[in-house]
Amino acid sequence: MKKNTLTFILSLFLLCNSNLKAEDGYRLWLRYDLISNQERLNEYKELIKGCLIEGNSSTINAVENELQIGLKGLLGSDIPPIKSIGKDGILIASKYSASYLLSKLKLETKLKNIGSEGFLIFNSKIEGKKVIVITANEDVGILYGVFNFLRLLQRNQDISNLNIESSPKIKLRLLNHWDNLDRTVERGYAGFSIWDWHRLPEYIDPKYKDYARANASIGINGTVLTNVNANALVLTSEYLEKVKSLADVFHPYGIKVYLTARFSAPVEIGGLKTADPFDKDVQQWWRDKAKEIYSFIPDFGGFLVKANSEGQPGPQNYGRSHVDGANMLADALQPFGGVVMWRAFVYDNNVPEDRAKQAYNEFKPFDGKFRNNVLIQAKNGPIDFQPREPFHPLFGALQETPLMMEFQITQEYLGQASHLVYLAPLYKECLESDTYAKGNGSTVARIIDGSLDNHSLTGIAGVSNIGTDRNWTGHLFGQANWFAYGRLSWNHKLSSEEIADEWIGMTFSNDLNIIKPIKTIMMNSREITVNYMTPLGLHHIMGWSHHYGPAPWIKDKNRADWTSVYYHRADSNGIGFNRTSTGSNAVSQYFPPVAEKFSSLQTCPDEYLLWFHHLPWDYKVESGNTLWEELCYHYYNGVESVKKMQTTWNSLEDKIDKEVFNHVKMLLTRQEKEAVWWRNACVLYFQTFSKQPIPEELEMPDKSLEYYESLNFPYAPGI
Ligand code: BDP
Repeated sequence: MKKNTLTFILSLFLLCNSNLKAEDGYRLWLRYDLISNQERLNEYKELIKGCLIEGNSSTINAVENELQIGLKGLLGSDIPPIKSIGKDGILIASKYSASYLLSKLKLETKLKNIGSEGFLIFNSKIEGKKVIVITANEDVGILYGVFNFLRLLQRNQDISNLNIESSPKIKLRLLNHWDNLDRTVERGYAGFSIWDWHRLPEYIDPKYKDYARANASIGINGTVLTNVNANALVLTSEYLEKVKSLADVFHPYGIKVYLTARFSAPVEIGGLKTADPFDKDVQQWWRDKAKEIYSFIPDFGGFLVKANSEGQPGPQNYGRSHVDGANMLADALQPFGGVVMWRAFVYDNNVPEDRAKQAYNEFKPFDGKFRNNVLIQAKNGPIDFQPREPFHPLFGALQETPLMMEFQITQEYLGQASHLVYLAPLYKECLESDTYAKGNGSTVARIIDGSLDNHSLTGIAGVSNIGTDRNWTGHLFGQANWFAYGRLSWNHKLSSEEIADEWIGMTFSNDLNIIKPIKTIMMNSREITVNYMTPLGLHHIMGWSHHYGPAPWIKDKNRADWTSVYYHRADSNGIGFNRTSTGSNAVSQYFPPVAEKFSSLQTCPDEYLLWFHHLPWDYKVESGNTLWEELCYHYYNGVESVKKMQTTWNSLEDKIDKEVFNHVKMLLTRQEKEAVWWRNACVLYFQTFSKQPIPEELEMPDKSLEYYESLNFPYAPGI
């Protein structure tokens, strides 16, 4: 056979088999594979013989597109669009679609309850036909409803008796990309930034639409495209044109675009001599800039600002306050309906205060002084996205100004893209914490959803873990964290287990023999990571600058609060940061019942012991062990549990896709190796203070402390 003919046959073969390609994770949780449960499939086919979509907008086009791929994939056949209810099927129409059929259903009261983004899904009978109605006040509600409906099918749920009423509890549900204009991603571990700035606005990567679909499917309605350590260039008209082209892709999916605003932009790109918020020219510059932005992007969301933090410029450079800076930007955006998300992640090396106290101290006095289009965005804990932190004391302390939550999805301090750590339990732990700001039940969730203090402007942000890797998040299980963040931002009442069920069902299979083991791995993973990294309230003992791996020995750097010794305070007497009244008194920033609980050794949970207390090595913890022994047991336990995760994962070998299986298996091997590294490095280091032996039944570290201290990673990612 001639070489050409052979190549031709080979290409034909590859083409025909392209559907058999192994799973590479690109489709995320929107896989829409043919439903394998035959009974369910038949039921669905009976109920869905056609689909009538009323309305006309880019969002309705997106709905049609999604239904087409979704139904075709799941049911294995084309579902014909129909013009009237001629057969059993789905009716999709918003209040504004002037649908004659919908008007017969008398839904006014129900629709009033669900706001602009909510939706209803229910079974009904119209003109003698069985109909599944998906309706909403606005088209974007329809979009969310359709994604919810497709999820029911993906999860093989009964759809013969639906009565769903759903609306988001939080208004702004954002991803924060820490993406730079050169496509590097600060704390990004999944390749480069997906924003191809150089080739925008002409080249629209198909990925942008898939990104929008994925986000809309979990209710995310905004994206901050750029790093909080901002580059003013993105505010120039050249870049705004590029931003507009992305906004155009996202608009049909209900996703607004936001940008980080560098406070010194009037100087850097505006040619002004100052960025002082009291300067008239500076104010005018921002007003003009806002006007220009809205001329490109009429539904632009607003600015996210990191000011006077870690060297970023801000109003304090001019002797002004956070209020002065935030309000100036808020005034510029106000005529167009934009918001300012002003970050509370501030701490100053020149302030001789416990870093955990600084944000509260700086912002508490300003409560109620911000314009009503300003939100203060605080991280979940007072330090920095550690494996475990108590909730940030600002939650509950600001009552007149809406406080927005910032969670981290990218695993900067949680094994980056190598470790399997399901973050829903971390998010939930914070959301369910009771601040006691207004008595029992004043949870963090009720503060950020506005119900406790009666705020209608509410928000939540998740620092993205998305990059150019084919599977978007580096580690396949990173997808679960993106998914969980979105689902919780829509409904923080969902449990971590429910979300895990959904994600596993959509990503792997609805077979309980697959769901159960994967869920066990996921549900335990966060606590396991805390155990081998920072048990008993330890924090901030990771590698210098890149934050990769253990390094409790870090000291003598230009900033004390960037070292590890600042936080663990280990010495020959004991270990831990005394934040009670005899120490930094950070506990006093919490409301009395919480402050008392954390202050007293009788009531402080073991999880936060060394966060709030400096304790002697032979202090007896609840289990009866000494503190030193307990610390060792936690570290060793962490490693043993990773081994169990591996065993559980290995049991899935013949049940799931090979490529996915191997991907996770290799990463779990790495996770185990790194857990041992964390354990050995930390135990050996702390032993130099405790001067006590590692309990003899435990395996001794096979390398020396000097060895661990000598490791160095000049090319660790994410910086
Ligand atoms: C820290 C990161 C740093 C961010 C900073 C922030 O290490 O890269 O710029 O937070 O949130 O976690 O501003």
